[in-house]
Amino acid sequence: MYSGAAAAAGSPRRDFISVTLGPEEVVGVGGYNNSKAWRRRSCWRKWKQLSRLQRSVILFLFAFLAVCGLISYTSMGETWKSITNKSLDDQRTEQEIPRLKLANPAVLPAPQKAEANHGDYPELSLQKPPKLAHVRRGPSNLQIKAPWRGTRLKTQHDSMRAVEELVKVDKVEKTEKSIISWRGAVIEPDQSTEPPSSKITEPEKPSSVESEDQKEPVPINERQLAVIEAFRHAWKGYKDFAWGHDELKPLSKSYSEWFGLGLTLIDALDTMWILGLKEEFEEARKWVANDLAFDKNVDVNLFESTIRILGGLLSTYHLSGDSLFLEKAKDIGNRLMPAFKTPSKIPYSDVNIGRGTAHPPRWTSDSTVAEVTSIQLEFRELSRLTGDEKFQKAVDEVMKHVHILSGKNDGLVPMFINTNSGQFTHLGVYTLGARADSYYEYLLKQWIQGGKKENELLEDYMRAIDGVKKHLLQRSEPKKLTFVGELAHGHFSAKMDHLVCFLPGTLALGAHNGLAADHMKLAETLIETCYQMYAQVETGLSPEIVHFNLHAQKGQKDVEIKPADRHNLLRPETVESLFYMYRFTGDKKYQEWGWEILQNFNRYTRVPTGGYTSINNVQNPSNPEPRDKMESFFLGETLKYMFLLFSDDIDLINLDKYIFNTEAHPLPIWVPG
Ligand code: DMJ
Repeated sequence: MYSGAAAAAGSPRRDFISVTLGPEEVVGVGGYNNSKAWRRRSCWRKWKQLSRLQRSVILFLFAFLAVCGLISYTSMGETWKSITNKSLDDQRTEQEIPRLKLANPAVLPAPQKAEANHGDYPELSLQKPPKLAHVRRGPSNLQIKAPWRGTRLKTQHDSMRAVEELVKVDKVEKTEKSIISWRGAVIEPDQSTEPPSSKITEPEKPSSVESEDQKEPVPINERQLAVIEAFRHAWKGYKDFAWGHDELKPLSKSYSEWFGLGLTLIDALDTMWILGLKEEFEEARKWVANDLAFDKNVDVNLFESTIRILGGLLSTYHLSGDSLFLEKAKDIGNRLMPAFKTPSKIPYSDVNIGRGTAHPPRWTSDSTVAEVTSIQLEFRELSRLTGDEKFQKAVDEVMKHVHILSGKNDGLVPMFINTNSGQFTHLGVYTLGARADSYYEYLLKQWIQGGKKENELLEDYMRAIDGVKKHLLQRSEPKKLTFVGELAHGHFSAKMDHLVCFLPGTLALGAHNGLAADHMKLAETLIETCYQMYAQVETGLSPEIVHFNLHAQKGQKDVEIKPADRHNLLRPETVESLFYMYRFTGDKKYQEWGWEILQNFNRYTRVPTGGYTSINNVQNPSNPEPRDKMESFFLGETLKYMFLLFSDDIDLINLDKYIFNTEAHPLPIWVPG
């Protein structure tokens, strides 16, 4: 026996090999010749001693083993190659994991396909979930950046935060390869707002993405700064005395509740964004995040909460891209749905958002026509964003129903509709003012929102404007101002609500969207009248209602005011129309008129300790009799339209991309241009 142990004896290595040899070899140990030659000879002898068969078998075995060896070598090579590749792949995957983890779940729920096209109404256009979600990412082709960079009132702190914000946004934007214009929309190669049937196309106006991107930011001018100052003053009052409540009572330094949902704060969110008031916006956002709860046993008016709360949340979501606002919008939207559970599908006026019950006002089962037909822009948009068609279905149903309803007079609608029978009630009275106004406004605006495809809406709108021309237009004396009166059972009344002053803006918007050119002419005439409703009054502020003189009498003005109608609630309609008129004509007189109005608001309605107040008597400059209430629409609408009116930047809420709801909350046009 040979043991390597011997060789290893003096070595530190302890491993060894043991080999067992056959008896013949044992014999050779010591006395036998152990040379290589001897061994070669002995092997050869043994081979020769084998029979031919044995030799062939052995040779065959050798050959067989050699072939097997060769085959297994090749397949081992393959296995090895794949193992090597796999481990390389594994390494790559591991490197990618952190990258993939960055892709948060989408801000928006995955889109569902809308089932069917409902009549002439467009299919729901669902929003694609963004590729890379971020708390500040939303339907990015419509997000606009707040003009923080251009604001002169900016503090250093503001600047730093704005820069941080820009860096943050920039990172995400780079990842998404979006093309950004400073003030205008963010435009992405793959659009995220897209109706299922037709992809959103870039509007022809304004100019191309490149030139928009290269455009210098338009600096904020003195008049816009005056609006910012007015807003801050109003906000100070709200913050000091009414924070989180519905409306400020600036004189008594307290507040009033309507729904108990922070109405002014929500209504003002997108105004702050547009005005570039970032600190105020952030503060308000915190309140929305931490304190706004819709789970409350409270009755809200369907129309008011839709246009102010749902509309305000949706537009703020679009402007900021912050999904918090969409979540809140979904919540309130769902809670308002019980209103549609009526025998006729014409919604009830009131909903208890905590209990999920709805009812008409206590004294009637009627709803107001304007109210049930001016919630569509918001509910349709909510469907598009969530992919849940129930919202759009409910409000489209109302429009389809009203479209075929009898009781109209050349397209003009009565003011009430019954929730049981679905019929108009109180027939024979036609107005463009309270209770009917925004029906007309929303016919046009829904048509534009949906990409100008819903012919029934356009038909109803065109017919109604013809009805206005035929039945409601008259000229006053002595100045021959064209105004929109009312018709009651065949009798014309020269009464015009300030609310009617939305009409010039709406007519101009229609003309801008390709409707009859004479609509623009009428708009120009009517806005002059609305301005005169301010200019002919002692305080330079319009009353709630005026009566026009139809017959010339010595020393008389065109406008007469009844004692009960002398109040001014800080309403927006005239300023709203001035904004549209200036955008579409560029005529500076509209800015001048708006500037006069702002100064008069400052003169007669500003409360030194913060806030603005509605007044009881626009005819008494020495005592306009403050009413001690600042309506939420003063911040939501009036000041926003003022700011936009004084701007020369058509991309600051581009009217080819956005449609304003009746509370001045801009919502995206689904198929712009
Ligand atoms: C706002 O709530 C809306 O503009 C509505 O359409 C009419 N009333 C006020 C403003 O006057």
